Amino acid sequence: MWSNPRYHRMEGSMERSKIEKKLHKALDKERFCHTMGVMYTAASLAMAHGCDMEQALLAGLLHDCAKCIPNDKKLELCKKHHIEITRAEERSPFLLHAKLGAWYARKKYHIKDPDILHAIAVHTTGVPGMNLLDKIIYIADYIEPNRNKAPDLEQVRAMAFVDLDRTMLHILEGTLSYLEEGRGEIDPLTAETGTYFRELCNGQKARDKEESL
Ligand code: DGI
Ligand code: FE
Ligand code: FE
Repeated sequence: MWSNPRYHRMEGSMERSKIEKKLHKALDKERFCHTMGVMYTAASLAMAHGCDMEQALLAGLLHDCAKCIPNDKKLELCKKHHIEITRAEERSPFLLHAKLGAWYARKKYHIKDPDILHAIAVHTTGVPGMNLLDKIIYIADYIEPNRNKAPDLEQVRAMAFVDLDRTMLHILEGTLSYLEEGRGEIDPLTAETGTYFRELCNGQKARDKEESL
């Protein structure tokens, strides 16, 4: 068991139960319930898609750890800790909870695993070239059992256990059209991630078609 590199990578990080207790204080009740939902949904997706379950649990648990910090404080903390603030983040500071969350996970929750920190940092906008863990956290955030607002949840929940890339595209297209209706300014990173998955899925569709000929 000790030869598993994951155990070495997790050395020095806080135990999950200790992190849970700390988050219970840092988050409001609703956010804490959402967090637990994301953690277990991410674990289930990890089982279905062959991702490391411990990484999925920890990334899910910590993904919104900076969510309950007021927006002006988010900006202030990012400046103080030299975390880059893009134009889009300056205009919609709530977006910063992802990057600031990765910083908190490292500094306050002693997470060293760069994959976990990356999944937290990109969980709101996504990023072109997202890896397996990134996609699992992004999708778990959308489908966890406490979510109930999106009209397509039943379909997305089923799709998530079959095809992560198509699920990413489906969620991103929904998010982009929601934002295009004037409900928020589109971060260029969200738009680029949408284009990335559109091209990826279209390429896959063309390859499938070629194979069937
Ligand atoms: O923190 P959560 O609410 O659990 O979930 P999240 O971090 O994925 O944030 C979800 C919100 O982020 C959702 O309302 C859509 C919004 N969002 C995603 N990309 C963008 C965005 N909002 C703006 N303004 N611009 C974006 O590019
Ligand atoms: Fe979030
Ligand atoms: Fe979330």
